[in-house]
Amino acid sequence: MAETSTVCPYCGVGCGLRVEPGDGRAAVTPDVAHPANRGRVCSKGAALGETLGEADRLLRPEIGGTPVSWEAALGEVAGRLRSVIETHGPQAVAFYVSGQLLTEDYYVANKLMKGFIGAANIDTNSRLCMSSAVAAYKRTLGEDAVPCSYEDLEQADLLVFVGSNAAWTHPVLYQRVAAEKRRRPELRVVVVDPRRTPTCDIADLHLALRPGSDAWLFDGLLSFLAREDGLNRAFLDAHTQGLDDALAAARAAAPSIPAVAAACELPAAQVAEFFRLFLHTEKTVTLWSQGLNQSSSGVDKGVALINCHLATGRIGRPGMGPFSLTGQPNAMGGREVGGLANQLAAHMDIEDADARDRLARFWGVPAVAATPGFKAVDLFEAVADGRIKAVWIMATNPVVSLPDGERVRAALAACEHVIVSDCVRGSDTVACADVLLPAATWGEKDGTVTNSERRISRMRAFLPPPGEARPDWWIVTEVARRLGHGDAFTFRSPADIFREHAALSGFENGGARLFDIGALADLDDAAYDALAPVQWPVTPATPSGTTRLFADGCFATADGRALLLPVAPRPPAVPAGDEYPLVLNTGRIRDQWHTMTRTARTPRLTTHMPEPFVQIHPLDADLWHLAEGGLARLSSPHGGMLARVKLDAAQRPGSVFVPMHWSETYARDARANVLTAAVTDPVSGQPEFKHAPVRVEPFRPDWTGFLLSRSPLEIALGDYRVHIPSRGFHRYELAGEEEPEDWGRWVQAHLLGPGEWMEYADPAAGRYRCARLRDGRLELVFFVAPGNLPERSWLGQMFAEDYLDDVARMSLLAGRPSTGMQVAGRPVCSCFGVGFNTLVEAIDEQGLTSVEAIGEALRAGTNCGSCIPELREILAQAQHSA
Ligand SMILES: Nc1nc2c(c(=O)[nH]1)N[C@H]1C(S)=C(S)[C@@H](COP(=O)(O)OP(=O)(O)OC[C@H]3O[C@@H](n4cnc5c(=O)[nH]c(N)nc54)[C@H](O)[C@@H]3O)O[C@H]1N2
Ligand SMILES: Nc1nc2c(c(=O)[nH]1)N[C@H]1C(S)=C(S)[C@@H](COP(=O)(O)OP(=O)(O)OC[C@H]3O[C@@H](n4cnc5c(=O)[nH]c(N)nc54)[C@H](O)[C@@H]3O)O[C@H]1N2
Ligand code: SF4
Ligand SMILES: [Mo]
Repeated sequence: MAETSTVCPYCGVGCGLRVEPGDGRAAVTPDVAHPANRGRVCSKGAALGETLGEADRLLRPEIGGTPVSWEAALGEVAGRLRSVIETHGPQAVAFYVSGQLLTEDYYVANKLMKGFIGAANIDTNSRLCMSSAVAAYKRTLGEDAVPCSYEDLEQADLLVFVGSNAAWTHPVLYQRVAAEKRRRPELRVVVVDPRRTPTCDIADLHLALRPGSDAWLFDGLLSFLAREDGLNRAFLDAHTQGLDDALAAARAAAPSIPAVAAACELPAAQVAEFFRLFLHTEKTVTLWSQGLNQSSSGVDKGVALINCHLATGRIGRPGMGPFSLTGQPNAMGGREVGGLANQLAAHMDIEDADARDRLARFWGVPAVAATPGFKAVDLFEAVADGRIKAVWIMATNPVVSLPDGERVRAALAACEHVIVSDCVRGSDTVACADVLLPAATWGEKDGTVTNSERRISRMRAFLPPPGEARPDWWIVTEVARRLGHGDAFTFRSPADIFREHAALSGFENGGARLFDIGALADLDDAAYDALAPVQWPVTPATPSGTTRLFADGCFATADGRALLLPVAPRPPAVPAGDEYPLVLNTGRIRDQWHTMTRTARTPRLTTHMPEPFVQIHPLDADLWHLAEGGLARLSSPHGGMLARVKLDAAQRPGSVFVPMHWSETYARDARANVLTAAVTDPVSGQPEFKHAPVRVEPFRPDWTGFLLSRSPLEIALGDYRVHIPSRGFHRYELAGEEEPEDWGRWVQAHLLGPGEWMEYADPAAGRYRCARLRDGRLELVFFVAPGNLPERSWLGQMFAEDYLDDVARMSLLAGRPSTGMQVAGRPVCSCFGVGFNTLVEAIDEQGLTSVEAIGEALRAGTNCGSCIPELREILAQAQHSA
């Protein structure tokens, strides 16, 4: 089979990949020719080949749980939408879409809603992700336009990561920075994050500020720059306005370094060090992500940061700029086609009558939607109270990812017409669907995506979709035809759609809108297929794309001047208090992607951090009686969840961190968003995911256990229950308050299967163990105890054996590895499967003292490099304990 070049479906870095399909899996290697990654890849991208296959895929359309033909399903969707529109008007239907759709999918969904249904109720999960950055750019620069390129990170002398854990979330970009730092140690790196994250591994300075206090920091920086004669007066005079008001607000909020230090709860010396670095380093890029965006004042925080770049003229030139890192692979593409409820396609504004008229003429309709639709959180409120009667969800899992998740689920339960297009059979949102549409996904879809640096890349298919799955653009187009809009939806391929999208971007543009890829409007199918990665704008004047925007100091505002805006910092909307004394911070871990529907399909990615956890400072753990490895119940006014306790001095006292990833599909009671409130930024509508007051208490189960089984099981046991797909077996971690009267009988009733059973029970001590073998091969092993359970990794290794001899069987029930058995321990390097124990032993026995030496001895860290911060941590611990 020939190799296909495509892009990764995960983060906004947008890495190019080469794929060679094989039987049921595919060999995935990084594309050395792709400018985003130049031959690098991270742990998630490297494991993509193992996430393919039909298992757990949604293969057929369904209505009310019954499989139907596409003809019936499409007719049903169109019929439901039409009847709601006829009875209640166009405002009563909504689409909730995703930055994981391809630009072509997105374009037709937006066109159908805003142009033909005639309402603007299409919003996207990018609302949860980028909308604060979008608004900050639009307010200051005049358009949602990221000025920088990745190469600016290598050309800078100072990089400031604000609310970004890029080492785990944009790993290949981070690797590019780390490589540059090795080459040029004088490159300064500052991380602004309440937690010490793996991103701090290469940082010269880490500001562990008070959660939510960033606006004081950047207001403080602006007023400091003014005091220290650090303003670029020439640039300000020629290309901006608004300095005086912005500066007055900054001075009022953060007049001095001590004032900033107090507001941010930082040592004044650290604040001063950061401010001086910024003052003296012309080539500065400030990168930001969800630590700023996901806030009830996320837009203001972005503005305060951009103000500092405008005030110093550090924008539009090599090695400089305010750089919002986009999260999803096509967050940018969605912004380009108008996937947000308050924007039109091709960066045109819904409030602008000329733009509406232009778009209507282009689409051949009398008018397009004239008022903004509901933003994501409000959209589900409107579903809950019945203003929206039909909702079509595509490529997103809102029951897990929206704040106050139980309300979202209740809203969907109460809604009569819930249509879900997804590629998996099981997700918390799929479970709420009335009509299910099987979507094709990565590997099966063709189209384009735009990464964080405005680079458009082709995603190419290399597999046929399984069953009856179809690409999203096809599904939307077919529904549009059935709604009577066939003439405007004649598309027969993604290339047809792309040409229209490109033509619209250039339509009556004349330089008025930066987003212009008009020069690509005439690509024929072959040229579209072969399209090389290119950064927009792509115009007749810039046919090979544009590296940097605003190089001429001319901004996208009416008068061409950028706007500095006053920012009056606000604390998070709901402060911690007596009843809920800790601040919940949520986010990502290295090897999981969002709600895990793809990353949990490969054991290579589930083993790094197998269980939902709560990261807490040891001092807080003491205060709240929590022990390392124990369980905790977190509660907020909205709900509760259970998680494994992880003591970590990297956590800021007073706040705890919980990953956003676990859903009911993989854990009984571990959804972070059951705790969060539907509080949003008043301008962007982005939820405050990084700040929810909670209480954390020990959960002391009567029994704990685990079950390892060769085949997946449906088990209804335990209050704490986590399913961890593992290599060659499924692992279930369990704990509960109510204990079955007799474990042996429980096993007989629930786990029976053919083969040879071995059992050990000590009811007085609350201990029970059993195992099932078939033809000498281990099929299942189940352990229960009041506390201490044996390590799981060596037991798991036994599933790889073809035959367990007597010694092995003895060790099984004894709960101890037989002597001589190598126990690798918790995996650290997922590429080469190198475990914690192996690392610690090798460091000790071979006297390894550097990451490079570990790489030579064990290969760990030498492929994707995502584990390097952790290797360094393990080295430091080993040296410390030595
Ligand atoms: N492995 C992995 N990578 C991903 C994803 C994934 O699911 N898994 N998802 C992708 C997507 S869609 C996105 S949006 C990006 C997100 O990428 P990031 O924004 O880098 O990731 P998060 O972990 O959500 O949050 C970043 C950091 O914000 C910090 N933070 C919390 N509160 C504050 C605060 O008040 N101030 C500051 N300065 N920082 C704060 C958190 O401690 C956290 O370390 O990741 C992308 N990449
Ligand atoms: N507490 C908390 N919550 C958060 C965040 C946080 O930091 N903290 N971050 C927020 C952010 S930034 C984001 S981006 C969201 C992400 O949250 P979601 O978008 O809800 O999460 P995903 O798991 O990526 O959901 C994608 C769904 O699309 C399906 N899918 C994959 N490919 C395709 C396809 O080609 N077509 C179709 N139709 N379906 C497909 C997948 O199976 C999956 O069900 O979460 C947000 N929620
Ligand atoms: S950094 Fe990793 S997850 Fe992001 S695009 Fe590249 S390979 Fe994919
Ligand atoms: Mo995101």
